Amino acid sequence: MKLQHKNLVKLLGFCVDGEEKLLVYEYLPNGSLDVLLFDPNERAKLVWTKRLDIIDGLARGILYLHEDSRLKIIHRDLKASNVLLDSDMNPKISDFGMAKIFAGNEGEANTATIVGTYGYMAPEYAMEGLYSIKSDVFAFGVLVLEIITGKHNADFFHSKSTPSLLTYAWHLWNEGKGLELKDPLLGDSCQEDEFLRCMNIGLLCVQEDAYDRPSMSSVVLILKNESAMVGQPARPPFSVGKFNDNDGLHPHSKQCSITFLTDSDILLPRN
Ligand SMILES: *[C@@H]1O[C@H](CO)[C@@H](O)[C@H](O)[C@H]1NC(C)=O
Ligand SMILES: CC(=O)N[C@H]1CO[C@H](CO)[C@@H](O)[C@@H]1O
Repeated sequence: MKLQHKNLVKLLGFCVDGEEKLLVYEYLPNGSLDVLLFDPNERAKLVWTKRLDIIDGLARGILYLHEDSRLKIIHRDLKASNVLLDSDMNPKISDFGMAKIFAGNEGEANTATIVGTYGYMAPEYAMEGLYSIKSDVFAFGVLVLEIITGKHNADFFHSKSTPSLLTYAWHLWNEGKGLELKDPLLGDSCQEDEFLRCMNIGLLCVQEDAYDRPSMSSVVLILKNESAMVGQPARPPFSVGKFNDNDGLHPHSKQCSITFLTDSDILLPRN
């Protein structure tokens, strides 16, 4: 309840009655981002400036969790269905069920129980259970790419030639064909340079090596300042997760197994 930021869902209180436990949050009339983003009829309402505002709000909300609040918090389950929208379509991060609070300068931890959601998990977390603020940055990068394309990263895993939205985006980027990634529903509302800048930021955040990913404070700075330089991304992981349930994993109820493809399994040309 001490965490207050305009891009975090506000917890109003709780209620305990025997076995029943409820958390009461502020009401957000426009539901969750996934419902709008992955439905072509609804997505048309998300014009480019709205999408930019959502990306910007998410970046600020995550920065608050990582650096600006009194605690250092790693959310660990950032995804489109955990982003709620208020009546003005401002994004609010919700569901802190898996979040971890860190004390002092500590900022990396290991867990034997890997919880998270298919399509948003950083490779070091999915493989080694290692999480840090950079695993949230990874999930943010996936969200950015989903928001600008209107495509669900997890939907790509069925296709062998383009095993993820991330690798698909990265190949287009390297071939100088980044604009092919643009959601056709965006039409002319979206300026090409702004689109490419967002794609670049998304790709920087999903780089395979956690150390290469920017911190959320750099992301917020880059988003704020159009003349700030954005580096060239290295490749995203070629990992493919396979889960029993598309809706994600819950701590005790579902199993996950992860398969990793080698570069030679990838059919797209590489530069
Ligand atoms: C924006 O970025 C440019 C290039 O790095 C820098 O010179 C300028 O001072 C920045 N502006 C602000 C307001 O931070
Ligand atoms: C896109 C969308 O569904 N917008 C709605 C958000 O909520 C306000 C207030 O309830 C509605 O007026 C909008 O139509």
